[in-house]
Amino acid sequence: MNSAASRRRFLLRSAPALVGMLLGGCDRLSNSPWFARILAVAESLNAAVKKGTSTRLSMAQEFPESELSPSFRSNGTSRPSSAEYESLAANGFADYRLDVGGLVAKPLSLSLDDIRALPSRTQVTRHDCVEGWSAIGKWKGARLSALLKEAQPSASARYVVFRCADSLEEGGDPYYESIDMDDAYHEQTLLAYELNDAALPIGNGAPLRLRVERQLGYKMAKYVMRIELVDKLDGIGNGQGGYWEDQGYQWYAGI
Ligand SMILES: Nc1nc2c(c(=O)[nH]1)N[C@H]1C(S)=C(S)[C@@H](COP(=O)(O)O)O[C@H]1N2
Ligand SMILES: [Mo]
Repeated sequence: MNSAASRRRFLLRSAPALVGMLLGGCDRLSNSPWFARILAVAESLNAAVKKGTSTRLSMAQEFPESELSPSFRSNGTSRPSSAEYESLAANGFADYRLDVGGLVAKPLSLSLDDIRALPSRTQVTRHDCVEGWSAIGKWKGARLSALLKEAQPSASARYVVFRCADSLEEGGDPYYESIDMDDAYHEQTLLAYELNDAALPIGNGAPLRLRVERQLGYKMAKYVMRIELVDKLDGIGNGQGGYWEDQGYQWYAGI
């Protein structure tokens, strides 16, 4: 066997061990030229592993029900003031439709029953508001990943934008928020329709609010009316990706 072929066989047999050494960093081995070549591959693998563990895969802490807060306060808007929202609420949200559009193959218009029929998840998590309060609540909702599977985002989609029914100032711009695709497909990212085993109260965002558990409270858009897949955030609000972001808050509000 010539030396190139035997080297290849060696590489194939010992690939897992080599990757292990490379991930741990091994300067002596990386001095040899053929090794330097696969080092580049291993480095990109390492980056993928790191991204996976720190973004897509890591889970926000979940709590036992014994730790539920006695009440979950309402913050920001406690009831949208538009006539359109009032008429939806008056009818128990029977006429509510969630529109899903933008960069998708299949735009959707979903009733609450449609949303309740999607694969769901229940989780007890802690909500942290920048204003200095926290509360532990039990959320049930449709997995955003399941909704996206239906809508089929195009390859160019980079963000999911949530458009809300309320504005914080009279006649002001409506509340909105945005997350990236990693958070959109995260297991704990939900469109919640229940809080603490009851229909989501109006004060907490009825009929549907976002839960994106690894971020701060202001990311958790309440009163979600429309979801839009986009490739950039410019041109939406002041272009910073959310109502509070437009006033200078961080877009990635990790906790
Ligand atoms: N549509 C909308 N979503 C919103 C807000 C709001 O005012 N309007 N306030 C945000 C902030 S700052 C927090 S802390 C939480 C409050 O959620 P809660 O009312 O269920 O406590 O919702 C967030 N989402
Ligand atoms: Mo908040």
